[in-house]
Amino acid sequence: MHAAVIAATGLFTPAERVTNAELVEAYNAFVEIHNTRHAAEIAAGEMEALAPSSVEFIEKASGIKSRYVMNRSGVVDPEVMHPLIPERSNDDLSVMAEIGVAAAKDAISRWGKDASQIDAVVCAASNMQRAYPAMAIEIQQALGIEGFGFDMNVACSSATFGIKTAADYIATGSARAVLVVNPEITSGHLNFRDRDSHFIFGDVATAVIVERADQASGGWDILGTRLKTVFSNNIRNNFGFLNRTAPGSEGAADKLFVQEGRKVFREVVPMVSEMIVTHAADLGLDPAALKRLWLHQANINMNDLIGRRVLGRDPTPEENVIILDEFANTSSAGSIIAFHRSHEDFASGETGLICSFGAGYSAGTVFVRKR
Ligand code: CO8
Repeated sequence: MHAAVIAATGLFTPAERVTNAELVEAYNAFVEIHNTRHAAEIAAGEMEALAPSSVEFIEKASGIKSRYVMNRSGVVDPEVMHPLIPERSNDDLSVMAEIGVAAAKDAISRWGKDASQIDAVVCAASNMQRAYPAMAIEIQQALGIEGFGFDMNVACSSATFGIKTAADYIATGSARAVLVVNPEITSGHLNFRDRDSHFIFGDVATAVIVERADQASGGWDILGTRLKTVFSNNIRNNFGFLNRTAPGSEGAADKLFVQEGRKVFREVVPMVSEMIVTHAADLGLDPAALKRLWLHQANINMNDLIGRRVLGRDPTPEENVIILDEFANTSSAGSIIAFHRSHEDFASGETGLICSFGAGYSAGTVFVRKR
């Protein structure tokens, strides 16, 4: 069995950005149009008038202030309310592969080795652009990597599930190094007409290179990885290839992201806190001694609570890194952005935790130690 390290990470950030104020302005313009168009039905009590969104609510309920998006003009146009991303020819790199490749190139350049030393590519994300061929194989081809690649989807936990998969391949000798890529175009499956969730997500791509410890210089020892899933209907997206076989279901709200946010909050916080504390104990680690938590970035209040339960005190902003204010929830990429952005001050031997949680429910813990 071979030990594995996180050798490098990479980040791609879209060029376009939408602030809460811009998003709310677009949403409220859509509400005006909708309520005017349906004034007769609303007056007759056949339809409820839509209520406006507010910047204050979004910041207080979630901590999100802005998000990056692949296309801004469609998202902020009240007559469109979704990103506009033209279809590409099969001979061109698809847009998801493109952002995955950009993040991967960033990781590979920080790694300082050649892509030829990577033996496998895992594309781990919430939604794939298409059913097949796998995004991972397209990314593999674009980077000139030999070996194999495949896609996996464990929603917001995809990155930690991908890291564990990679570490297991390293352990068994299936690969010398594995590239895990997390391209998230969440704006494509977010319902910007839904007041409860229109502000939640943002687009980004991250990449992680997991390598055999005895071949790596520097990086982070992976001390332990653990995964957990418990079925829940509280976060769903029913978009799928069988939709067309159920006439009348086209365009229904559940074919985009839907959730019971309060229930998710209440159920996931204890599940994840307990998982972290138990996994730390099993590894002989004192959770209170962790230098940093790089948690999934869905909601600032959730992260505050998990941080408090894990550390046994109020974590400082340095201990519990928050990037969701700038990026919003980027699904699988959130904890990796936090790690990527905030690790330079670690001394050799110091420990931290990468942890994700989300739909499924699913959760993953990856304890790391600076080499
Ligand atoms: N503006 C103003 N008021 C609003 C708005 C709004 N936009 N939205 C709701 N309100 C009102 C409600 O109507 C309600 O009013 P009232 O009290 O009069 O009924 C009040 O505000 C409170 O509403 P909520 O109870 O819904 O608000 P919360 O305080 O619970 O906050 C959150 C809502 C922010 C959604 C919060 O519950 C949350 O973040 N929960 C955790 C969610 C989470 O972590 N989800 C994980 C999802 S990620 C995942 O795994 C899926 C991956 C797939 C990616 C998909 C990409 C698209």
